[in-house]
Amino acid sequence: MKMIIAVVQDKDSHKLSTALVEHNFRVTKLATTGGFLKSGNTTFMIGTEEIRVNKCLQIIEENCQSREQLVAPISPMGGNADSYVPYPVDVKVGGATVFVLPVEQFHQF
Ligand code: 2BA
Repeated sequence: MKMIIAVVQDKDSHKLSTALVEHNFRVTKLATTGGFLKSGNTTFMIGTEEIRVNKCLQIIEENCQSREQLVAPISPMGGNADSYVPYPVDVKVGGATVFVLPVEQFHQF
């Protein structure tokens, strides 16, 4: 068994969970926050048989799109003023960041 952990943008979360459930994947969604942008994203935990991992990755890829996000300048207060960027910059946020982990044991009580 494998555990697929996928960090996706909130905008794609509903579409992705619908598609996964339609294909009989068991899904848990967590409301998470990206460390860099400090804005909300969604983390999916999907436990599945090894043979279905590629199908799951395909569904994630088909339902998540990357987008440009404008990041407001960060105050130099308390930081290094030399690296301060006084204008907003575009950051490309990926469609999905995915980890595939082995599962040692799986129990449902
Ligand atoms: P955030 O940490 O909010 O990052 C959003 C986007 O900002 C990233 O998109 C990347 O384009 C940029 N970014 C992140 N850290 C950066 C840095 N130190 N310098 C410059 N740019 C940086 P993605 O790479 O597509 O990541 C989207 C979200 O996926 C991340 O949101 C984070 O929540 C998660 N993530 C990405 N890589 C991860 C990892 N190795 N471990 C855990 N979570 C990860």
